[in-house]
Amino acid sequence: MTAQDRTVFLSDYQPFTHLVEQVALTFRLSPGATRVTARLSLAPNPARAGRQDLRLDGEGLTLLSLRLNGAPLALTPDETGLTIPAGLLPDAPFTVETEVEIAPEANTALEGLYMSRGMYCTQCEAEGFRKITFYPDRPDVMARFRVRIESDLPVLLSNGNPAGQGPGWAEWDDPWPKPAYLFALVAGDLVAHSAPFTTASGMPVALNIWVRPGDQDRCAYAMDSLIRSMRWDEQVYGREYDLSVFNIVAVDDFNMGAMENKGLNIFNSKFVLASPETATDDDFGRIEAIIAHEYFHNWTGNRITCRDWFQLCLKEGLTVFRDQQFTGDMRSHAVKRIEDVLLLRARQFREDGGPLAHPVRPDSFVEINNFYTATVYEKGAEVIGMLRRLVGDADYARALDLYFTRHDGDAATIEDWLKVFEDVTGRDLAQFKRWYTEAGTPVVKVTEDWDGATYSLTLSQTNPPTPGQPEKAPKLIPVALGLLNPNGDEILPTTVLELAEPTQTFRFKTATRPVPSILRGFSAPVVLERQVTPEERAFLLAHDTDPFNKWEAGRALAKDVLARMVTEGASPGPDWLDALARVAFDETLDPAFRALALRLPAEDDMAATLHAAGIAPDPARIWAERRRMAEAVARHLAPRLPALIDSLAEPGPFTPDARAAGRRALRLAALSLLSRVDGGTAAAAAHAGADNMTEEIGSLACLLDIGQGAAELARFEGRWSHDRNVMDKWFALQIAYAAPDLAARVTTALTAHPAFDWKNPNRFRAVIGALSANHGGFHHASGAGYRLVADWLLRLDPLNPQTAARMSTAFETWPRYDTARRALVQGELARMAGTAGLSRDLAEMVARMRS
Ligand code: 0A1
Ligand code: ZN
Repeated sequence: MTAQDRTVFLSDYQPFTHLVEQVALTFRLSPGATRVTARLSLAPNPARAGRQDLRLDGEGLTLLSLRLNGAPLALTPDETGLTIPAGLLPDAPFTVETEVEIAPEANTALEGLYMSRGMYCTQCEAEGFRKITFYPDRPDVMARFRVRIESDLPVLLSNGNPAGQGPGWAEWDDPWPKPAYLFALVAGDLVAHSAPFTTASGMPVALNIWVRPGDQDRCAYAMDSLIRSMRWDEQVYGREYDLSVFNIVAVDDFNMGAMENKGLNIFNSKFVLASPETATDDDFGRIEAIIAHEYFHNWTGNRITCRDWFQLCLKEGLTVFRDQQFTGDMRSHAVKRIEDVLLLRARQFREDGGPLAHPVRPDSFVEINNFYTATVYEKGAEVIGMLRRLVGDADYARALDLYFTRHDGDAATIEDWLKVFEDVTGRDLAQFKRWYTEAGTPVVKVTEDWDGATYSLTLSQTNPPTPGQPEKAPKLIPVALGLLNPNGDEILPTTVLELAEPTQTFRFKTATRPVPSILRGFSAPVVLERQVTPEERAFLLAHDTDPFNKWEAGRALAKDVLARMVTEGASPGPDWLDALARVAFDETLDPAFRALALRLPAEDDMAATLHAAGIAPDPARIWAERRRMAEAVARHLAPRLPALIDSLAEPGPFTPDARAAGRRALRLAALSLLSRVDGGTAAAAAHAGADNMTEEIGSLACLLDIGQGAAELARFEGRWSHDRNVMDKWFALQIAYAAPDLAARVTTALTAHPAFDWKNPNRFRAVIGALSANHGGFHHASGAGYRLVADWLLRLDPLNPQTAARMSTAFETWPRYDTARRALVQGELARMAGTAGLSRDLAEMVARMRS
C-alpha cells in the first residue's frame, strides 16, 4: 500500500455511528504481557440514521475475548481494528467487553502503553489509544472513564480523581467526558514533589509532580510555574481547574515535549527537572512555558476539544497563544515577541516556503502525527493574535467567554471558533478564514509618497503558490503602523490598517515627511518588502517606540550587511558597527533586549533570504562570512566588553527570573565576542568559576566557537556523565560548534560514544538533530551531512517512526540550494523512499518532500 492510499480527507467527516457513555478499563500490568479489559457502554448515535456497523480501532492487540451484552462473540480483528456487523447489534444501548494482551516493554515507538526505565507510561495523542485496546479512537467520541490498575509498583496513576487504592491496585474516576487521546496511565517507583492549591472559588487541589527518587529536589521551578499558570488562567481567562488532583509525571523517553492528558500531564523530563547547576536560563524559560501550555490545555483542548484532527490548530494555536501571553506577563512582552518571531521565521516560514507547506487547518493527511508542525502551532497562534488585533482586546475577551460557555464539553471546529467572534462583533470573518485554509507566507510590498501635506502608504499583497494551492485570493492582513517625525517624535501612535485588497493606499495628513514604522509587533505573519536606506533603519533602531520594530530595524541592518558580505565580499561598515554598539551599551535598555540585538542572523535565515533574492546560497561561504562579521563586531566593541561583562556579574545566589536571565544573556553575548579577541582567556575563567549551568555551558560554547575547550569538554563529561539531560547538552554543543568540514566527522565519532543511546529520543535529537541544525555541516558540499542524517533516520524509523519522520524535515529546504546539493538531497530522499518497510510516517514525509 502506498502512503497516498491512506489519505484522510476533512471533507469526508461524519459523526461516529455510536455514542460511548462510559468506559471501564482494567490494566494488569506486566512488561511482556499486560492484560487490558475494556467494558464500553454504547448506544446508537441518533445523528447517524439507520443501523450501523460498529467499527473499533485496534492495532497490535492480541484479542483474548469479546462479548456483546455479556455473550461471547467470535469475530476476528483485521490489521487496523474490529467490526461488529450492524446485524448483530441491538437498536438500544448495549455493552461490548474485550480483553487484549499487549507488550509495553517491546513498544519502542513510545506510542500507546510503553516502558521508560522500569516505569509504565502512555502517550495516546493522536492515535495511540488504539494500541491499548479496541476503541473508537477519534476525538469526537467523548466518554467517562473509570480505570483500575493492578501492579506491585508503588505509584499507580490515571486521569481524574482517585477512587480507591489498596495493596497492588488503584482506581481512578474521571468525571469529565473525554476523547481517548487524553487517556493516560503511569505506574512506577516514583516520588512526588507536592503543593496545595485552592481555586478562586475555594476548591482545594492537590498538586503533585512525580519523578524518580533523587530528582524530587529539581521540581520546585516546575511547581512554581504550575501555580502561577493556574492563577493566571483564573485571572486572565476566568478559567478554574476542575478536579481534586493535578498530577504531572516526568519521563525520560518521550517523543515530544509534553502531553496534556486530563489531570495527568506527562512530560519529557527535560521540561520538568531543573536546578541552577543543571538547567540553563533557556531551560527554565521553556519549563515555565510548557508547564503553562499543558495546564492551559485543560480548557483549550480538554474541556473543549477538537471534532477531528484537521481541527488540531483549534486547541494548539489557541493554547500556544495563551502560553505566549502568559510568558509575556511573567517576563517581558517585548523580548517574548522577538523570540517568538525568531522562532516563527526559523521554523514556520521555512516550512511555509518549501515542499511541506500546508494550511493551519490542513484538509488531508496520511499520518496525523506529521501535522504537529510549526504551521499548526506557531502560525495557528499568530492567526489568533491577528484576530485579537482586528477585534480589539475587549471583544477578544467577550468572544473567549462566549467560546467557553457555548462550547464547554464539545468537540468543536474552526467554524465554531470563528462564529463566536462573528456573533460578538457582528463582523463577517469569511475573508479572515483564509488564514486557516490557505498555506504560504504572504508578501506585502510597501511604496510611499509625500506631497508636502499628505503621506500616502501603498500596500500590495501577493500570496505565493504552495503545494496543491496554485492560486490564492487576498487575505485580510492587519498591519500595525506608527509614524515618526524626523526628530524621533511619534506623530501617529500604533494604528491598525486593514489590508483586504490586493493593493490599498492609506493617507495621513502631515506637514513633515514621516518615517513609517510598519508591521509593529509583527502584527501579521508576512514578509514585508520595502526599499529602506540604512540611515532610515538606523533611525528606527535608535528611535522607534515599538520595541519589536526597534529590534527588527537592527536585524534588517545586520542582514543587509551580511548579505553584502556574502555576495560582494563587502565588509561591515562603521555606521552599522556604531549603531550596534549604541544598543549594546545603552544602559536604559533591557539587557535581554540588548542580547537579542547582538545576536547575528542565523545561517539558515541568511540562506533563505539569499534564495528569496534569487541567489543560490553557498553554506560554507555564509558560515565563513558570518564568522568574519562576528570578528568585526568583536574588534569594534572590544575595548568596552570587559567592563560590560564585569558590570553584569550577578551578586549572590542564582535566581532564574527574567531580570537575572537577561543579564546573563547579555554577559554571555559579550563574552562570546570578547573570546574572539582575547584568545578565550575570559571565557576559560568564566567557565572555571561558573556556579550555574547557564554560565558553565555558555562559556564552554565560547571556547568551542574559537576552536578551544577540549580540556573543559572532558571535565564536563566527567562531572555530568550521570545526568542524561545535562549530557544531552554536552553531545549537542560539540556538533553545534563544529566547523562545516568537521561536523559530520564529529557526529560520527559521537554516535560511537557509549552514552549515545540512540533509542532515547532526547539523545537522538541531541546528536542527529544537532547535525541537521548545523547549517554548514548538514549542507556540506560532500553530501556527508545529508548521508549521515538519512542513515540514522533509516535506522530509527523501524523503532520509532514518529521521531524519524519529524526529524526528516531537515531536508525540507533543498529547493533553495544549487543543483549539486539538490541532487544530493534528492538522492537521499530517493534512497529513503526506496527502503523496504518504511513507516507510513516517514514515507509520507519523504513523498511530500520529493514532489
Ligand atoms: N498535545 C501536545 C503535543 C503532543 C502531541 C503528540 C504527542 O505524541 C507523541 C505528544 C505530545 C502539546 O501540544 O503539548
Ligand atoms: Zn499543545
